Amino acid sequence: MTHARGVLVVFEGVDRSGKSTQVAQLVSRLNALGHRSSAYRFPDRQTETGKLIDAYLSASGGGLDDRTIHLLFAANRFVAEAMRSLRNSLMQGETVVVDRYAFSGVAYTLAKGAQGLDKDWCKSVDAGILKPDIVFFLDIPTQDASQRGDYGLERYEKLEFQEKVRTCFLDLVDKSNWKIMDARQTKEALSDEILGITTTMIQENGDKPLLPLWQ
Ligand code: NYM
Ligand code: MG
Repeated sequence: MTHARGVLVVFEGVDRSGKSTQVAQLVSRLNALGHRSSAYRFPDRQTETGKLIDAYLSASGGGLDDRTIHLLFAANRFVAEAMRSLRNSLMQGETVVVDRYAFSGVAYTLAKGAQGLDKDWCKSVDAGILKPDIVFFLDIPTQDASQRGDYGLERYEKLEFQEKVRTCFLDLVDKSNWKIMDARQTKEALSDEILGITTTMIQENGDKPLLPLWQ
């Protein structure tokens, strides 16, 4: 007997929207309910591309040009190990919960408004990676996010830029598999809502094929 595949869940949102907290909550609550589940995050700062990305994010300016850093973020997802291990987990019936994905790649680069880096180009370099079954977009006014701990330490964490990022994310919303969540509510209430939607998907999605994104 073949068992059902796991569900690919992605969290997106501006910086300090609460993604990492919700990813950890969801994985631990799913496991407690007996639904095997694991967490991934992009950028993965431990890999060779990840180290370059980490250095870029820690610097306040300069460094790599906009096209190069966009390609590095995509390469960080596309590296054979990342996608293979994600696919293996899913095929073994594990639900995979990912903190940021290609939508962050597109939104952050587009928000720069750099010449030649249009939406189609930004998407094209991530085309073919696994398509999420569901994307939770944690929506929060950028002003509220900026009040949260450690804000402003990394490149991109500036109010005006984050506002552009939010607009770019909203432009990527695909009603067929995105859920826009109110991230101003308590983390407990938000986690309950997310858990409910995910467990329903686990019951319904097991025999659907895994599809490529943006192809
Ligand atoms: N980021 C993240 C991008 O610019 N492109 C991408 O493809 C991804 C995955 O990296 N400010 C940006 C968004 C964040 C920063 O991510 C680091 P995190 O989740 O805040 O550690
Ligand atoms: Mg961040």
